[in-house]
Amino acid sequence: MTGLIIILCVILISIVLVQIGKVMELTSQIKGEQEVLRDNSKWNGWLSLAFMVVFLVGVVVSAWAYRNEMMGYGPHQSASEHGSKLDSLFAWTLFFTGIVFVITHIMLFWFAYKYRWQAGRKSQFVSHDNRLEMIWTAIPAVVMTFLVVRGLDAWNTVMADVKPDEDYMEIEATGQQFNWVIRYPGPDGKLGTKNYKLVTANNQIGMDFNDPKGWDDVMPGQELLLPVGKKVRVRITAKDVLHNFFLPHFRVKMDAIPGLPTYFVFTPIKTTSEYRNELRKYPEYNVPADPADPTGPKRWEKFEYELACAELCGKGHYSMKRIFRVVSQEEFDEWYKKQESFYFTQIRDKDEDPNKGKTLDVEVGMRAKAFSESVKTAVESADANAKTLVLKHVNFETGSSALTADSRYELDNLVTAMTTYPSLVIEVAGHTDNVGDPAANLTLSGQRAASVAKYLTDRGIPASRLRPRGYGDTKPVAENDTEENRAKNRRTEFTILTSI
Ligand SMILES: [Cu+2]
Repeated sequence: MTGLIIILCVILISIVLVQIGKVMELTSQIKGEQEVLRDNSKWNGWLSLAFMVVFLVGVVVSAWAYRNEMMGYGPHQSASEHGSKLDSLFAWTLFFTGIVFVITHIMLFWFAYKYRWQAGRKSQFVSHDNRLEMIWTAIPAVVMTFLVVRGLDAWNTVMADVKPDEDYMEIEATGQQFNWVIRYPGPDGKLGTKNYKLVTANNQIGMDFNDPKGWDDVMPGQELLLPVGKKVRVRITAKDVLHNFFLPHFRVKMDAIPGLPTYFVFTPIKTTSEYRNELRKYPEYNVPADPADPTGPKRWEKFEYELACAELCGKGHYSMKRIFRVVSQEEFDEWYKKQESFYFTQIRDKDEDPNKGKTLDVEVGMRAKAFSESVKTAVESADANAKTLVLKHVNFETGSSALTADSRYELDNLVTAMTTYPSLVIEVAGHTDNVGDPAANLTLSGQRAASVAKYLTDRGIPASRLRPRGYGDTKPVAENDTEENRAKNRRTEFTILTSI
C-alpha cells in the first residue's frame, strides 16, 4: 500500500513539474525572455542573501547550543597538566578557521546577489593580479606559521620524556586482544624486564622472573589508581596487533605497536571526585545515569576516567575499556600497599618459576617480618590456642633429624624472637604423619625437636628456656587421608609456655 502511494506521489509531482514548466514557457512568450531572466535573477539573488543569513544564524545558534560538547570547554576540560595546552591549540585553530568560514560564506552569497544577471552587464576577466596574489598568500602564511609554531612548541612539551633526576612513577600498558594488562613497579619503583619468548598462559606479558626487579611488580585487577599531581610515564607496548592507549580526559593518546615500545608522560591534576564535582554544575550531568532507574545515582556521580583502545583491533575491540581512578597520594599509597606481587602470588614455585626450590633473599626478609609479627601477636594474645605457631619453613632430610639448609632462615627468626623476648619459654614440638611404625615416629619426632633445640642453644639461647618434645603421630591437625593432609601433619611447631 505504502509503495503504491509513493509511486502515485512521484507521478503526481512529475505532472505538476511538467505543468509549471509549460506555464513558465507561456509567460516568457508573453513577457519576453529578457524580462523573465531579470526577474528570476533578482529572486535568486535575494534568496541567496536570505539563505546566507539563515545559515550563518544557524551556525552561531548551533555552536552556542552545542558548546558543552566542545573539547576544553565546560564539562570537557582536560584533567592533565599538558591537556589545556592541546585544547588551546584547537581553540586557536577554530578561531582562525571560524573567521575564514564566515568571510567566505558572506562573500559567496553576496557575490551571487551583487553580480546577478542584468541587461547589458558584461563579465570582466582578471587573468593576473600581483596585489591579490600577495594578499591571499601572505595572510594564510602568517596564520599558518603562528599555528605551526605553537603546535611544535606544544608537541615538544607534550612528548618530552622524563629527566633522569625527576620524580615520577612508571607504569606499563600492554595491549592485547582484547584487554589492557597494566603493570605497576611495586615498592622498588622499577619494572622488571620482559621477553616475548617467555609468554605463557600464566605469564601473559612474558615477564622474565630471573630479573629481581620484576619480583615485586603488581598487575592490579579491574581497579587502577593513580596519585594526583604525580608525573606518570606509561610504557606502551602491544602483544599481537596495533592498539592505541587512549585516556581522553587526560589528552593522552599513543599507538601501542608490537615490537616497538612507545611512551607517554602526563600528570593528572584533578582527582576523580574533583572532576565529578565540576560536572555537577551542568544540567546534562544531573540526570539519572541509568534512565531505567530515575531515582538512582546521577551521571556526574557515576563519572570515571576511562582508558580505551582507540584502534580498531578486532571484534572484541570495544571491551578494552578500563577505569583509572585518580586519588590523593595518601589514598593511592594505601591502595598500593595492599597490592600483591604477581610473581609471589601467581608464579612462585610453579613450573614457570626459574627460582623453583630456591629461597630468595627477598623472601627471607618478608618471612622474617611476618614471623616477628606473628610472635608478637602470640605473645600478646590471651588465647591459649593462639600461643602455638608452626615453623612452616623448618624441614628435615627424609627419615632423619638433620635440618635442611634452608631451615636456618626460620630458625634464625626464632633466635631473634627469643632474644627480643628474654623471658620467653617455649616447647619445641615435633609431629609426624601416621605412615610407618608409631614408636619409630615418636622417636624421630623427638630427635627432630631436639635438633631444633640444639640449633637454638648453639646460638646462645639457654637450654632452660626450651622444652623439646616429640609427639609422633598422636596430635594430627588433619585426617591422614591425603598426601596434602599428611604433609600438614608432618610439622615442627613451638608453643609459648610462659613469658613472665
Ligand atoms: Cu585494541
